[in-house]
Amino acid sequence: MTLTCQQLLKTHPQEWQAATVHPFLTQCKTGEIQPTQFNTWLTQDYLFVVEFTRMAARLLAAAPVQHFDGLLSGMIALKDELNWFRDKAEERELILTVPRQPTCSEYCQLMNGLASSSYAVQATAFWAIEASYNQGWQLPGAMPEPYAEFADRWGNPGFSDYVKLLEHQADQVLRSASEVEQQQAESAFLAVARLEKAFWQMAYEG
Ligand code: HMH
Repeated sequence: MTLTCQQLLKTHPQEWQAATVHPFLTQCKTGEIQPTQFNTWLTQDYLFVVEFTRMAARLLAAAPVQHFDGLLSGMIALKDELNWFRDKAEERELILTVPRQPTCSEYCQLMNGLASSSYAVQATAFWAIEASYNQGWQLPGAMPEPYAEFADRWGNPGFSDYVKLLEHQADQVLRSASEVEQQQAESAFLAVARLEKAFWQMAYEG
């Protein structure tokens, strides 16, 4: 039996639901989110994306050349995303040189730890991280300003296509992955789901 990304979603629907449906996102949709909560998320997500970019670089370094095109396009998007985060922070007069909160730190540690895992495991985790934001920001439907552009960044159809590509690439290498690697990929998926839920929750904790 080979593991696929769709199978992970089917086997762990509750964990995935908790990762992608959260009051934070619902309150962005209704406009009820408090600016301080939104700003906490924004600042911590910038710190997350810095480390996620390093993970993308390690993924590229481990990838077969056939996967370069998709991964390099993702890295170009990350360059734009990091600059966009800095612009949003400046508009909101936020300081980005703050410490990471515990959940953000734990998530960054998970990403760093994946450096010693195989490409199949890294590719599965990378897909799960992008897929969770794609679904999370898309599921509530159109959001009011100033949240529309945030929902659009991760919910737009082009980003959905990119997530599909990441899924195909992960599935392709999972087909020739060992039993142990498949178990590691499943553990990484579950860790991502747990930390995504905790990351939304972090906005309410300071
Ligand atoms: C916490 N997960 C988190 N932040 C993000 N920006 C993404 C996923 C998608 O890149």
